[in-house]
Amino acid sequence: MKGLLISFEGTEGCGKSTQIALLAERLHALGRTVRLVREPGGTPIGEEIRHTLKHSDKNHAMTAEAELLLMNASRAQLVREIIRPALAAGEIVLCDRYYDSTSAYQGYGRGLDLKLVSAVIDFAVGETRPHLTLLLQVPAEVSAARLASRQSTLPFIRDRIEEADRDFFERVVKGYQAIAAADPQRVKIINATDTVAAVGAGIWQQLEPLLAGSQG
Ligand code: Z5A
Repeated sequence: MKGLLISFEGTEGCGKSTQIALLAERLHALGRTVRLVREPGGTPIGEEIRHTLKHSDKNHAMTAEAELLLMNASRAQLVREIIRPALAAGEIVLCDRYYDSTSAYQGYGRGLDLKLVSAVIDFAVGETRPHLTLLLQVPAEVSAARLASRQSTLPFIRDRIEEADRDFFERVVKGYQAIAAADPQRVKIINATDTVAAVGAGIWQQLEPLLAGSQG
């Protein structure tokens, strides 16, 4: 194995970005080359798609089908422009969301046919699959409290996906549970309600065994 592809998943405010930054520091300290990417986005083209998906004032009429394809257009670009070359160079790629988000949000959340969603994902990523996926789980009230505390320090920016109703986010949570149950070898559930340090320790425990087998 050359590089490592690690994806982070979970509902909004579960602490992915915080843990990715912490893990990147830890890996750098070990002399590893780390590449951080986020979805949707992560490339110049992907960031334009991200704006269309989330913040554009022209995105109100977006259909679930268009959302699915735009998420995967961003992903197809990211995989070929950044992820594959980084893995070939032996880097550790930490991905803030990857295709499980599509299954959870567009599949379970929006209710698109799961087989069709899976076929679109296959086309976007091919064989580029995560070696490990960390699913950070927090109860909805913890997620809401963290987001409220973060929002109180930032100017308001409209986000179309956040405008979905409560039932949508409940379906997303159930979707993540189904994804983890279907692929327990790859998808590891992390209890993310604890302190930042404790959650980081749980993540390290899952990742450490993989490090010896990768280069870079
Ligand atoms: N989406 C999709 O529908 N389909 C797809 O295929 C893909 C994505 C790829 C991307 O949003 C949206 O796109 C997302 C899914 C959808 N939509 N929703 N809704 P994004 O990139 O803008 O945001 P996000 O991925 O949902 O993450 P986030 O909101 O930035 O949260 P986070 O990265 O998981 O959490 P954080 O920023 O690290 O932490 C949140 C706050 O909690 C912050 O103030 C921290 O300091 C605090 N925090 C973190 N950890 C702790 C602990 N352990 N204790 C206490 N406080 C903590």
